[in-house]
Amino acid sequence: MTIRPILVIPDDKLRQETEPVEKIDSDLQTLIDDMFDTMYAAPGIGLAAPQIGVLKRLAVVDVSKRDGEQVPLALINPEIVWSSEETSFYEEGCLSIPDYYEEVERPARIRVRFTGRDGTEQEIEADGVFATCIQHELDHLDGVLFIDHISKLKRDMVWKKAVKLFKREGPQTYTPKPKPPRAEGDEAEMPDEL
Ligand code: GNR
Ligand code: NI
Repeated sequence: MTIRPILVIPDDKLRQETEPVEKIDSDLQTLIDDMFDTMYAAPGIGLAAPQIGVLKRLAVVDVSKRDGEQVPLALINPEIVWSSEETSFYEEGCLSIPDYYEEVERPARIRVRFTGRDGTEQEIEADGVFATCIQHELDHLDGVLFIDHISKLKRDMVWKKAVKLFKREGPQTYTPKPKPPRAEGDEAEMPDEL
């Protein structure tokens, strides 16, 4: 159980390209497990490796409902192989852009090819919040943030505020605190929105 510090804008690492994962060994699986621990603690529905300062093509996702079973999905070297013409809007947030939420338009459905934590190649189709989340995470692997999909006016406002804070107080990394495991009767303490 290792929760890693999450980087916050304007950290340079959030704007860089990432390197493909070359081999799936126990070090990589430990990294993936740390990413799940960090994501669940935040709490978030996804986390990309650059958000903890690791410039690799790797992300984790879990969009399961708060009172359901966890459905952890590790995406190694993911690629979108198809996306729908149809788009949809979803209000997005990002653990690396604290306290800011905005509607983003993206393809409503996608097909994504990736290697799983066990090393097997997989292809899945996603829609709804699952499709949104995967696209948000894949963007991170190319240094792209959800604010790049909103108006320049709003983006500049968010970015400038973060730069001001950075100049005054330095890098704003934060380490989420562990959350109790989900059990019967815990539901009321979980937030409705992630
Ligand atoms: O926790 C998160 N919630 C979220 C909500 C709407 C669209 C995307 C996301 S991903 C985000 C976690 C995060 O920053 N992943 O990179
Ligand atoms: Ni994000």
